[in-house]
Amino acid sequence: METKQSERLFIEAQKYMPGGVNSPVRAFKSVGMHPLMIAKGMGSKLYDVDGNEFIDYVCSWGPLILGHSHPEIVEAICAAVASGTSFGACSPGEIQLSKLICEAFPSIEQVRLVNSGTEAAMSAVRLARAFTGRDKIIKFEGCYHGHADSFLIKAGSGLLTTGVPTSSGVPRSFTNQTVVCKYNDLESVKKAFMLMGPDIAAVIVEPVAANMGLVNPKPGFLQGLRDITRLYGSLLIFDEIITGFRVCYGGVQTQLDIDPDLTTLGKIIGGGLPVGAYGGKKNIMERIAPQGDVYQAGTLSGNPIAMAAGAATLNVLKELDPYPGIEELTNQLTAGIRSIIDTYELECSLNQCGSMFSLFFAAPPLNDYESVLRCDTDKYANYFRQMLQAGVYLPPSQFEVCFVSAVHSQQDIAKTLEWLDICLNNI
Ligand code: KE4
Repeated sequence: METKQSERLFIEAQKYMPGGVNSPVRAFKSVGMHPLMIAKGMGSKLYDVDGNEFIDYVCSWGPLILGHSHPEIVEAICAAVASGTSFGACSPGEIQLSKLICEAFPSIEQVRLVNSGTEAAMSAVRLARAFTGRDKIIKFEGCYHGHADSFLIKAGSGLLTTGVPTSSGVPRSFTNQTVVCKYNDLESVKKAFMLMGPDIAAVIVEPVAANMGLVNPKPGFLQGLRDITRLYGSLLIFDEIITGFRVCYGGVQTQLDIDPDLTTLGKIIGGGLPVGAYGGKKNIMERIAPQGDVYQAGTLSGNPIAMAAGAATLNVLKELDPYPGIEELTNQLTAGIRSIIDTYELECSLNQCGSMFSLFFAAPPLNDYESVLRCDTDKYANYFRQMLQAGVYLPPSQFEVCFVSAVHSQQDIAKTLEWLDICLNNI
């Protein structure tokens, strides 16, 4: 595979940007190679600056459930930009997107639109702290909610002790406000509440974890979080930034009929443009300025072009209802992968939720952070590089998920399985 242009541009990129990228995972460090420079996306394909074509299973880390350059989204963006790029003022597009979100999520009576998932999650936690008058939050090992200080905390030594920073620059004073529990382990949550329940403002959780590879919630785990937060007067925040409008035209909360107090959204609701959102019950959301005393703001929040892209995306999803078809296509792909794993008796496992899946290089079961750490990341890197050479663009990290879109084809699936068979036979 020719990568001369990518290599040349990456050298230049490193002159002006730390690591040559604007988000760490894109640097391909964990798969032991330099990143490709992407020139174009069309449908289910990516094209790099050297003209190589790839079947894309990253889909911009989730937003592109309708694939690249969907005609109705491109048309909506072009129409919006013809009227201007940003007003810094109220505009009808904000109402359109907010309405679509509130109609899709019964738990969301009001929503605030922001520019990223990080902004949404950090604002939801600030709101929960204000609403409850408490400071501590519980998050889970292996779950990611963006790069705000409160979240860049890993488990302390005794796990239930408050966390320790995962990143330089996070003051120690911040870490004692974040308690890290074990995903899928209700007992660890109950112990945390027994120790400090009256101080806990909120529990924030990815209802389906997608940042340690894909890990599904065990039956009863999420309902257990709902019950214990209600018991102690803490808020339950579902981070549906990945799962929102991905698992259905709603979220995991819709499928499981669980009613979180706050929900964070992102990715798909922007249709590929920068949009995040947090929302919930009106009596909580009315604490947000200018109505209430919790400050949160953003120059480009509600940007008209992003609103147009997001609303066009949700309208297509509502009309098309692509979910059964995408899930069926994903099932074909994962069934094929499973049969390859069985044929070669590989020490691999595969977790799937709807149109998301992860192939892990470790034996099952993989249902929490501790178990996914068993993965052979060198094998994953080898698999990634071989599949890239063959024309399949996978997430450049074992701890991300693959996404299938509404425009992936039977041919894409067949080609992926053909190359995966060759590749896994050589691992
Ligand atoms: P952003 O700030 O990156 O828009 O969203 C943060 C975020 C919040 N919550 C969840 C569940 C998320 O998955 C994310 C961001 N996801 C990562 C990939 N898993 C984004 C990719 C990147 O960091 O470059």
